[in-house]
Amino acid sequence: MAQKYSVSKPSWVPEEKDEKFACSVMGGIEGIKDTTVGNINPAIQSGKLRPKRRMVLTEDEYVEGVANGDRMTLSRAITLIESNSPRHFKKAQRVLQRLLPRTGKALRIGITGVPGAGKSTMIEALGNMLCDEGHRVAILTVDPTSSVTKGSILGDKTRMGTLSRRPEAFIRPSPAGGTLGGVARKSRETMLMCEAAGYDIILIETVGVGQSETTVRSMVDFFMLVVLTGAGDELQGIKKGIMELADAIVVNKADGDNLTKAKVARGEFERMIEYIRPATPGWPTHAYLASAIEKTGLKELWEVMQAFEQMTKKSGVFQKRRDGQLLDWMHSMIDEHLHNLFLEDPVIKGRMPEVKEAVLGGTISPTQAVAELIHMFDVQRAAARQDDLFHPREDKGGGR
Ligand SMILES: Nc1nc2c(ncn2[C@@H]2O[C@H](COP(=O)(O)OP(=O)(O)OP(=O)(O)O)[C@@H](O)[C@H]2O)c(=O)[nH]1
Ligand SMILES: [Mg+2]
Repeated sequence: MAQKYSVSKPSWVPEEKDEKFACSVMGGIEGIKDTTVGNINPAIQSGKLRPKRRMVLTEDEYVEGVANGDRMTLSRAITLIESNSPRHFKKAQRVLQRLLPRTGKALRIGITGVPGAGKSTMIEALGNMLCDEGHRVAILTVDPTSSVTKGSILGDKTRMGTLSRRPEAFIRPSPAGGTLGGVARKSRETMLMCEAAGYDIILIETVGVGQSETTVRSMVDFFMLVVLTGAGDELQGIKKGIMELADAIVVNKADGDNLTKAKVARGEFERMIEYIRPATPGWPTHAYLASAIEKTGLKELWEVMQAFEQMTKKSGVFQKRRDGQLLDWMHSMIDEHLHNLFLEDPVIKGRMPEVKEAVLGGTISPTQAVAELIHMFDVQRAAARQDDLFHPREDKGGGR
């Protein structure tokens, strides 16, 4: 007999759907139930035994596991970071706080380029080469457009087939969905977790859309732009300004019949770079040839990155950039937090439609509207604080 499920309507069910929306997913399982019955523990099926719940790790276990480089714990710690639940957020922050002294020692490399330029293939080749040299490499992607259904996880893991099987490499695709700010925070903290777990090189692939390049530039030491041959048309696809962010431009697919064209493209990029302000003070950006498939030019690229690290560390630019990145990160989080606090405030939310209408109707100026909204917000916050004084809540959050 088919089991009856009592379903309350979860928040992710579209408004126009009724409770059958969730039930219809269950339908498929029934059909295969008979054939898989042998795979299910009879004790669980008969209801005598309850399936074991995944053990919840304690804060100490997270810290210890990550510090020991345990991949499973690292994965779970990252899942904790990616969670949108406030409880997980607090726990993740406490874990990260304790692991912070172990972070910061890796070289952080960002890789961008138009879709299909060969970024993933290059990361796979470069990653394997670095692992062979004794490094531990963590590969992350930052893609604010990715969602569970788009299969970015599968896509990248298959494209990085050999690398994903190596114990020295750790691949973690972008958290799905969310705002760019949210994805950026999660990716930054994921990067720190990987560093705490002992990965000494972080490779971050970014999709060439939206603001993701600038976001990744703001979290890495070295930024590489992967381009294709044929400066003419392809160049149009590279957004203005991206070249200004790059510490190296790599003409990929410099193999087979494409080699001559790639050499020409490299020359053209070199000429263009001359007119661009270097991304890193004191470091001359150049264009290089590579083939991710034939694995040529990769050793040279790594030498370039090492030279970059040496030079910028010596000049102090390396640390200065990292310091700047930390403060920028803090400021952008303050911006985002205050922005959300304001727009999510019930009083503001309630008044907003009316105020918008007034602005559009020309009855008040935007400046006046903002002044009034902020005043309402201030009054409301002051009242809430007063209320807190007399009726203190147990957990006000933010504690360690
Ligand atoms: N001939 C040649 N083909 C390459 C090279 N590198 C990548 N490709 C091919 O180019 C295609 C795209 O490669 P990807 O590595 O997926 O490119 P990507 O930049 O990561 O693409 P997105 O993640 O979709 O933006 C694949 O079919 C690769 O096999 C190369 O060096 N030479
Ligand atoms: Mg890719």
